[in-house]
Amino acid sequence: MHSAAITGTGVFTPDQSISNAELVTAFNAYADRQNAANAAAIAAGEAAPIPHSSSDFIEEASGIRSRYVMDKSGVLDPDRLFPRLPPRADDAPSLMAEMALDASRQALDTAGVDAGDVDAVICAASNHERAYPAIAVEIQNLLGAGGFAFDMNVACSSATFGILTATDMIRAGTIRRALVVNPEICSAHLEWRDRDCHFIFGDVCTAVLIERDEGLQAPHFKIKSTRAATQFSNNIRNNDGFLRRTRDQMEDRRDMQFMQEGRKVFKEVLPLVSRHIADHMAQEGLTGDDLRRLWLHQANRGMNDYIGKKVLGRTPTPQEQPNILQDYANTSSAGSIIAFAQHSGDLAPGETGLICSFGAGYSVGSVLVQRA
Ligand code: CO8
Repeated sequence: MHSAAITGTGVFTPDQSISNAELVTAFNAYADRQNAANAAAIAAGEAAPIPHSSSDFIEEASGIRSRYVMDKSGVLDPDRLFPRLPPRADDAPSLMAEMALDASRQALDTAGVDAGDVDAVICAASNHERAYPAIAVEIQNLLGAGGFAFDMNVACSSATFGILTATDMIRAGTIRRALVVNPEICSAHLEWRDRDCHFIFGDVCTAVLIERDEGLQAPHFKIKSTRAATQFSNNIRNNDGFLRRTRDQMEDRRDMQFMQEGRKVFKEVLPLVSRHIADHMAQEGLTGDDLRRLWLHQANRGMNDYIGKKVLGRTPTPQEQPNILQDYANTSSAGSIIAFAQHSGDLAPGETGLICSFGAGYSVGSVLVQRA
């Protein structure tokens, strides 16, 4: 049995960002226009007015201050409130592949590895731009990587489940190197016209290079162990899919975008994740004092504060549990990997940390790493 290590990471960050103030101004203009258009029905009590959103609520409830997006103009247009992403010809790179190339090249450059020496590309994300051919195969082709490639989707846990899959293939000797890439265009699946969730998501792409841990010279992270768990829930759901036409549901329906019962998610996911991490650490003979860092899924500051405290047995310092959601918002599977990529370089050899994601499914994935 071989061992595996993370030798490189990459983060593609879009060049456009939206502050809470900009977002709320656009949403409130949309609400005013809708309310004016429906004034008679509202006055007759036949329709409810759309209430205004508020920057203070958003930061207080979530910790999010800003988010990056692939297209800002469409999201901030009160007559639209979703991105404009023009169609591309079949022989042009897909948007997800383009984002993935940038992040993958960063990961390969950090590790000093040629794309041709990669044996597997896993494109693990919450949404895929098309059904087939797999985005991963396109990324493999554009990079010039070898071996094979496939797409996978476990919503917010796609990255950690992808790392688990790649690690197991390296351990078994099936492959020597894998790229796990997470292009998340959440802005295209978010309902920006829904006040309860319009602030939650942003766009980004992360990449992680995983190699057989044999003769590695540069600093890296040994993957000590991985764990994954799922438990079915409808509290985070998107009903879009290939049967849509057969159901005569091609109209602009709310449930074709991201839907959630945020409060229920909060209440149900916290115990699931806390128990999952506690079990993983106990199986490894570790306590909170043995962990130098927690790189958690980035959905909500309150959730992370709760989990960090449960795991470490005390309120974690920002160094022990770094958050990036204030700048990136929830980027689905990429969140914990952004935190890891941006806040891991200072760990000393021998120090241990845990990457943990959680979200729709429900799903939870954890990766225990040690600096070498
Ligand atoms: N401005 C002002 N007031 C607001 C706003 C707003 N924008 N939104 C809601 N309110 C009001 C509500 O109407 C409510 O008013 P009232 O008390 O009068 O009814 C009050 O504020 C409180 O509302 P909530 O109870 O909804 O507020 P919460 O404190 O629960 O905070 C959160 C809402 C932030 C959404 C919180 O519930 C949360 O973060 N929950 C966890 C969510 C989570 O982690 N989800 C994970 C989803 S991600 C995932 O799994 C990946 C899916 C795939 C990605 C798809 C990409 C699009």
